[in-house]
Amino acid sequence: MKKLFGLLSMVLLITVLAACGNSGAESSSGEGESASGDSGEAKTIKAGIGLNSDHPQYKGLLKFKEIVEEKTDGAIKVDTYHSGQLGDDRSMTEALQLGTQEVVIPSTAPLANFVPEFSVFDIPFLFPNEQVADEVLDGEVGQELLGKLEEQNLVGLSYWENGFRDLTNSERAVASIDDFDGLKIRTMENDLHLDAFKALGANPTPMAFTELFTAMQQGTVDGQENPYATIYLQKFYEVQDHVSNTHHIYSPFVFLMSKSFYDGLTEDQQKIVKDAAVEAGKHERKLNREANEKYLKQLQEEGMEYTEISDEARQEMVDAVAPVIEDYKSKIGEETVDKVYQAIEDAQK
Ligand code: TK8
Repeated sequence: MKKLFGLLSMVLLITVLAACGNSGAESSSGEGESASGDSGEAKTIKAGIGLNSDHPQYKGLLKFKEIVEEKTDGAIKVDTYHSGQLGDDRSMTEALQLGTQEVVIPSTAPLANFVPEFSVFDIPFLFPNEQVADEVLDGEVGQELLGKLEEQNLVGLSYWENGFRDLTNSERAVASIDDFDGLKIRTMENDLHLDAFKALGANPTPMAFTELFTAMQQGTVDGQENPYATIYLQKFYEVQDHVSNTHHIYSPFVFLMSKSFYDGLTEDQQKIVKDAAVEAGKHERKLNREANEKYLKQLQEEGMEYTEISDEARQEMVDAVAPVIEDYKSKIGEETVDKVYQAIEDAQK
């Protein structure tokens, strides 16, 4: 009896295993592949940003969600988190490396802690305008730099726009280099930014964006620098009195995906997320430029005092940071720096 039972259960087991084996074969062979291109289970992208839901960056992320969910018939779902709910640029980038999060869109400045060459985009007074920045970032040099992220278990899908950064503070109007003297300025976590502000005479301190508002509120820092859209939409006018158009750095965002997640996608899906990140990025840039134009006026309506920096005063600042830039060429990589300067020249021809 036992022998018979054993035999029967063996036959049963083999039948079950055969049934399971069959489904695996299906997906690996591609037969019966659904839009998801795998077991049909929906994949979820957890996408986080540091800025709030009013910011063009979040509008861009919603655009990415819309495109991906539509083009994959829901086989890929995108859950979006704003206002640093999942952490700051740096901690979220680490989460991508660990595979506990799928998407983040940090500024290039903190990203340079992972790939030092990205500091090239944080060289002060590098880009003359947004159009030249687009051409360089979307061009050969920018794309080549995205490729370097793979070594860090990250996939760079496209560049979005943070924008030209302008100084705010609660102490005094800043019209020239002398006015920086001793100002406690929060910078992003990037050594080039720190050394540039030291060269301007300020007293800079690196800090995650998620801590910035409280630090200004409590007077831990006197000021900070960000594009007008961020200054307005994050309500910095509630804790800052002065804004100057220093326009000292053009900050790109990089749309990052976790490499382990990306590698788990089918080729079709990889193309869909790549194209969506590019298309949503163009949408974000457009919204961001409209916002930056609009919000300087509203900052003044909210009571901030605006100071226009003269060309002479800006040239003084350019001269003051020049030795720092020279020093960073080797740290960033001469070849990368030369290529970017060449691309900027070519973009203006
Ligand atoms: C938001 C940051 C922010 C940046 C900064 O996560 O840290 O000041 O300009 O936009 O990326």
